Amino acid sequence: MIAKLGRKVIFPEVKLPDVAELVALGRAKAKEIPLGRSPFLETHGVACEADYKRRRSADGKVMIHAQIGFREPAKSQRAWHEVWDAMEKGGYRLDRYGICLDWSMGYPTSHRKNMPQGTGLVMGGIEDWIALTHGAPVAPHYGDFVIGTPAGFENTVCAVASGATSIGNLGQYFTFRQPHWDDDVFTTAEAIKAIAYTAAQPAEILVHSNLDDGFAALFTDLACSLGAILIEQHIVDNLLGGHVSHCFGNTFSRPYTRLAFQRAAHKVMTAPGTMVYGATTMYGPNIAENYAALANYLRLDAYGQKTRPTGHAINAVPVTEAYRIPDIDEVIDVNLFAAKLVSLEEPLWSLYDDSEIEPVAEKIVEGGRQFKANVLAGFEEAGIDTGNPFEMFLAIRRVGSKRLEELYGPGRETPGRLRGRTPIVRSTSIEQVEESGEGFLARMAPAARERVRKAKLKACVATTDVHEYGKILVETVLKGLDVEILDGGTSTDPNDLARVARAVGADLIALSSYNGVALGFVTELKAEMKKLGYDLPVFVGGKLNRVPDGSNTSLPVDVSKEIEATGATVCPDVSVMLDRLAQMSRDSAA
Ligand code: B12
Repeated sequence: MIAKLGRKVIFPEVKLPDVAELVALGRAKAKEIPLGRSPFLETHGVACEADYKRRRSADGKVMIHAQIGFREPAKSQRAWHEVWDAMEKGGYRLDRYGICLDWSMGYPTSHRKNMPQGTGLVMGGIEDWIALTHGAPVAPHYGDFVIGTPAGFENTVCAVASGATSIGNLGQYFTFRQPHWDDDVFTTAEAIKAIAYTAAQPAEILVHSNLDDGFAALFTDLACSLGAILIEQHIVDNLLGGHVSHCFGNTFSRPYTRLAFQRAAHKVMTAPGTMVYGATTMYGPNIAENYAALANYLRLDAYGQKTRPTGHAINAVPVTEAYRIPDIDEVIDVNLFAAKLVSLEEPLWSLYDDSEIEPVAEKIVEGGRQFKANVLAGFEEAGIDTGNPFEMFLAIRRVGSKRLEELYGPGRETPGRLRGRTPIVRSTSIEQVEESGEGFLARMAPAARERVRKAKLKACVATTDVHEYGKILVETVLKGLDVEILDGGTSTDPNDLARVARAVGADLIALSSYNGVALGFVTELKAEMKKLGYDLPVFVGGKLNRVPDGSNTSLPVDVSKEIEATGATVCPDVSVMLDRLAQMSRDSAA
């Protein structure tokens, strides 16, 4: 039986900020700094992108979203013009740009200077925001590291002042943690002010939420992901008067459920959707194979928009996704590919038939409504005010995806299953990771497997950022070897990890890192361990790269060798760690 929630556990604070005051601050700012004009708004004669989206959908057009965000503002400005220009020359329209700010942009300006940087765009003052959106008549979508971070309010003001009418990412609010930043009350207050600021603008500003950046990547049931749309509509639209708009796609790697989810979203969405993100988890190291994945999801997404438009633009992710952020020419290629594919596919759409998908979409919606009702009833019972947006946001963030699904998922209770429930419609991402872990175990030599089992090791497993699949994979494999798992946390800090690993008596640290911060993190971790007077084997895997200081390409380079030089073991693959564990177990038995 899962323990119920209680207010005191979720909110140990004596007092939370007054939400009415926060809303008033947001509204006052809207009077002071209104929505700016951009070439996009001028060229198309619209007040906001939501109006443009409705018009394009009514005209039967499939819209296209390209994603950019290079470390240097100047390179991002160049990309803004060049990708649009290449599409124009090909006779196609590029509708919107998603801007990938760096995660260091999530800190308030006063804290930004010495914080760890990832691989994205680092802006200077407001003039950088304006210069970017003025590079071509393409709708600016500030999708990441704006709303939902400690810098949420100030970044939203810059984005809106530069003429952007689509700002995110509420999904990140629920799951992302900025390194060295623990004040989630502050982050929540900034999100409320930012949303109130958008709601008070004379034009409709979309509050973008990427479900995959939020909980969808970790829910095992698509009904819960749909329920997340309904719950966020309750908070943003009903309680704060804003306009939430959802995106999904990264982890929707099966065509059947991808289309079913689009159909389900069509039934419940109120504002136009931002974009259907490319299915990035379909991509692997082979570029030719990635083109097949690209064509597969684009065809489906374009068909979805043509036949039941939700206003989402389709998004072609460069096929080099698995290696690093893409360069400008790769963004151009993949968008020309997308536009051409749409023009070739169009005559075929009338031949397709949805009759098998429709009942699945219905089930997702019904389960989603049940999930929302369960969450609201459970929160009420716990003493959380479901009419207070501050309490709703913070409670959801603190409870987290796993417990929300365990407690309130609409699927039948099934002990022994992941999250203790049988999903209404299975989301396959986590199960795929677990299957891959079981494969590693099966391929291990039986004698080595037995040796590790007998050694009864303890592993502290952690991530440096939000990417959690590597951690789940490693945990699956280690559990299969009877290694005790000690949770070192997700998006953790090196000093905390060093402390936790020692406190729990770990024999090794297994670390997964994807955001271009691995070298700095491991270096600090090693130094912290030294300070505390101990040392442990550290295994590290994921995306081990970094944008070099002063780089003129803004592209990350591999830093595996530098990480090895700190004494950590770099694991391009889990089997590297397994070989070492077998070795360690032999040494300890000798
Ligand atoms: C899934 C995914 C996401 C999901 C994560 C869901 C979740 N909760 O886990 C979501 C959508 C949330 C996401 C968000 C972001 N992502 Co992302 N994401 C990916 C993606 C597609 C897959 C990564 C993954 O989980 N793979 C599954 C694992 C199990 O497989 P694997 O990586 O092959 O792992 C092997 C080894 O590395 C090893 N391994 C991994 N870890 C460990 C640990 C140990 C101890 C050992 C032994 C082995 C090991 O084991 C595996 C097999 O042997 C990659 C691109 C790609 N195709 O790799 C981008 C990618 C990692 N993301 C990227 C970025 C930029 C982001 C964002 C910053 C984007 C944004 N602007 O919001 C945010 C992160 C924000 C933050 N605060 O951290 C970049 C990183 C850029 C870089 N370093 O060059 C990538 C490479 C995409 C790209 N090309 O731009 N992402």
